[in-house]
Amino acid sequence: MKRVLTVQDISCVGRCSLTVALPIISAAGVEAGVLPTAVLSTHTAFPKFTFKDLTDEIEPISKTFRELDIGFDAIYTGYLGSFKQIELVSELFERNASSETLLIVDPAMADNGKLYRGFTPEFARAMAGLVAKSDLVIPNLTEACCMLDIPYTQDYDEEYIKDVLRRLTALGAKRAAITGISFDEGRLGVYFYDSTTDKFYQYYNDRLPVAYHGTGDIFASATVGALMRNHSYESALSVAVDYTYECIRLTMEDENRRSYGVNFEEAIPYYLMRLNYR
Ligand code: PXL
Repeated sequence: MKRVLTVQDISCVGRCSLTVALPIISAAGVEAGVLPTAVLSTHTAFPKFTFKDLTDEIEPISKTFRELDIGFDAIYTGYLGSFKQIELVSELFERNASSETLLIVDPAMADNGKLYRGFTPEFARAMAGLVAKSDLVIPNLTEACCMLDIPYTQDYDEEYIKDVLRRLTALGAKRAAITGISFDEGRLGVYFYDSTTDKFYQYYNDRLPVAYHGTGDIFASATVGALMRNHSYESALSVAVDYTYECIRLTMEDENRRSYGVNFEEAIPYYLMRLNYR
């Protein structure tokens, strides 16, 4: 069985970061090791939340894994809370990854043209340093623009997205996938570029007329699970688009829904069907 290490916060309620990465990766039939970087009562979009920083734990945990010879098939990072955490995770990449380990960075820090609470443009540029070491970076367009220090626009065409993807790989990432891309009002999906083959790929599903928090984390986790189940990048990203769509569809259908993330749980059978593993 493959083993992933995912490095991000645990928000106790709100269905994001570790509370979605852990179940989705486990459901894929992949061992999910976690390195929690902070404990929050909820994610930071709630009007009030607690935040216990665990930065001091990153290096000792990472070093202990190394000493015990605990290796990982992938290291997947999500929301990181500070410059220091980016630096420590960058060191963790050096210490805990072998040449076979896939490094996947979801620079979870912004959406809809705005940085999440607590982040600055300098932080986004520091995240670009971590992205430089990755095999795959999975930002939305806001995060991509923040890291590249270019203005965010919703008025884009295909050439623009291709240029942003090329620039993300010019930072050093081998591959980049931008989520939430739409060229046609009714469709939403992902645009991917693999600099090792110089090939682009795009994949869409229907756009649902809603927006929920946490879908980026679900998308990235589902991609990691599928990659670990030997899907190609293109296939893993397509499964993630369709699974995320299914999560949103189920959430919309639920008349008693509370706006704490999406119903990724009841969509897990769909995800497993698409992973097609025996
Ligand atoms: O979904 C990304 C995310 C993860 N972790 C925390 C967050 C957010 C988004 O706001 O606040 C703590």
